[in-house]
Amino acid sequence: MNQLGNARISPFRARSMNAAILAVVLLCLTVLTSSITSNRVQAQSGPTVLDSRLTVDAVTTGLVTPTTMAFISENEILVLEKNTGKVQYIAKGNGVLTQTVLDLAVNNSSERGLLGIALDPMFASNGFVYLYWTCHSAPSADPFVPSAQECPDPPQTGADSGDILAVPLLANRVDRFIWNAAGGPSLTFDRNLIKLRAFQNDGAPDPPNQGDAAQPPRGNHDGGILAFGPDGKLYIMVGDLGRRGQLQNSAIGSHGDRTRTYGDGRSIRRPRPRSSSLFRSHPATEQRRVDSN
Ligand SMILES: [Ca+2]
Ligand SMILES: [Ca+2]
Repeated sequence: MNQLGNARISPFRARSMNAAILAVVLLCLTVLTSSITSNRVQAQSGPTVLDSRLTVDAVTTGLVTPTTMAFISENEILVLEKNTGKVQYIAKGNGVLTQTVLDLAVNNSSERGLLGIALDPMFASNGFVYLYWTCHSAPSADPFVPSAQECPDPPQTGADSGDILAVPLLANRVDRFIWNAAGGPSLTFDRNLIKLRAFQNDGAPDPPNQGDAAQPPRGNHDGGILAFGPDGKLYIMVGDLGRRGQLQNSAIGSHGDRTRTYGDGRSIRRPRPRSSSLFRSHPATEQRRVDSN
């Protein structure tokens, strides 16, 4: 039951990770069929499992701030590291191979970083992999005005930034990459789908009397969940970026869109507001879109 193919993996997202979770980052939880008298099962290392029907096996260790993952085959996983921007390829064969297949240059301040992954429904034939992540730019001379509107489409790779002000206005983005199994393996950039607001620094003294002068710059509430629906469209969950209920890019006031749909029908729906947003896109037909309104 320790084979990746028939074990059940716990797909945790750890926005607020503690040291215990980071020590053993990828766990197989397997239901035991035998009777166990003790109600506590202790793994050799890592967290304590309170359910006596479960055991814990480490598939791999040493990952840095893992946030989510996707199986690309029965015995192969792509695991995202939030703070390093790395996509780690984990393959189970005679042993376990762990290899970096992409190293994005992320801004990892607060809740930013490499946050979400989805495989195209036709992944087996087209190799498309979608990633939600936060790029970085030079910090602005004016801390209340971002230094740039957006990062270039072809992503920067390598060194990351923890400077909370070192982001363009639209630093959160969803890009499509192509999985190359041979000769690497690796992920290569294909196209950008959307760029979303990340910059937030509300305590500007001008104009006066806004009531939030004590607010520091923040990098939280970024969202990042990606999933394909049964309609074949890519759904993108976006946080409120600290807008306190107002969609981060909305120009229509405090009651922003919760859901927009575009793609085949280019339709836009505006139900009553919540603090987050769900975008739907059809990558096969839609042109690149920057969400700036
Ligand atoms: Ca990096
Ligand atoms: Ca303000």
